[in-house]
Amino acid sequence: MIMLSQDAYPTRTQQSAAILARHDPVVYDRVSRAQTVQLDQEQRASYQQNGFLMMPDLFNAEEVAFLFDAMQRMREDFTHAGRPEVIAEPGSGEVRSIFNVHRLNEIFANLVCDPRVLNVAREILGSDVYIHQSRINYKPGFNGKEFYWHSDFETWHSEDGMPAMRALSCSILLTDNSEANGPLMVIPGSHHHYVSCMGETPDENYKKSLKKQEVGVPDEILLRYLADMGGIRSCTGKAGSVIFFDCNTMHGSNGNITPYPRSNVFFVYNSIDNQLEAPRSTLQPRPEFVAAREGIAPLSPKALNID
Ligand code: 6CS
Ligand code: FE
Repeated sequence: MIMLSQDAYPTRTQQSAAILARHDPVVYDRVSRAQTVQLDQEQRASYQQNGFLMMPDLFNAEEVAFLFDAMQRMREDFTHAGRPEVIAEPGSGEVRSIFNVHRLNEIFANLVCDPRVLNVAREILGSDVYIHQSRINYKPGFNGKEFYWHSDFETWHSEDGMPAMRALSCSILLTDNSEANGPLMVIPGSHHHYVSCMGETPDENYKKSLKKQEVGVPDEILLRYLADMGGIRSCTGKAGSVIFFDCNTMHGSNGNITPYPRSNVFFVYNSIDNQLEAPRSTLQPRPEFVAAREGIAPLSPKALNID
């Protein structure tokens, strides 16, 4: 008898939405006593329960200035360069995101290995880790558009073939994220529930979804159910603060009409034991700059050097 592997997280296959159970741990057991413990018990418990954790002021003012300059230089160098990694804002054409920054820029390549973030990812995911995806979301002043509600894992599972919920996003704030300029919003506890979405994924969906996601967005009734249950939390913080959130935490952010950019760099750490398989259904794999498949190797901690 041929055992077809049953998809534990089906989505975009039916004309109906559903909330399914999560089958994976949130905080994984440590692989060895030798593994560096970066979180205290309260932080681990909070991440397990809420699906996100804020760490204010993890990077100091000099480091933030150094990273901010690197971010601005990337935008100058890459704008109008016709690079596929650069996603423009619908309408204004301003830079919305630059993907793959950890492979395109040495400073961000070093930043992903800084123990203050890498060791948190290794601890939560209970293994060696690598970068599945990185991006700078610039969310410029006046014209920064929203990121509608979604679970990243719903996309990474269906479009990238990510097997299990054993990944997390690390958002490092490079400008102040205030209540006004479109901070990340999360629904605490939503990561415990998998929202299976309606609709079918068009070919090369990423060409649209990275500008404005329309497929793989949760049904409004289910979104209201999760929000009524867990509330909505705005992750505001000063530049240099860090937000870790589970791959399945429902999140989004409003547009930015203030004069003040809300620019964050995002690193997606994936367990080395959770590498991508073939995408669901008959989809072609997304490009390497959105979903890493080549040259996968465990990251080793190395402090960021700004001298
Ligand atoms: O498709 C993706 O992988 C990207 N889309 C969103 C809205 N968040 C995760 C990721 O950057
Ligand atoms: Fe996202």
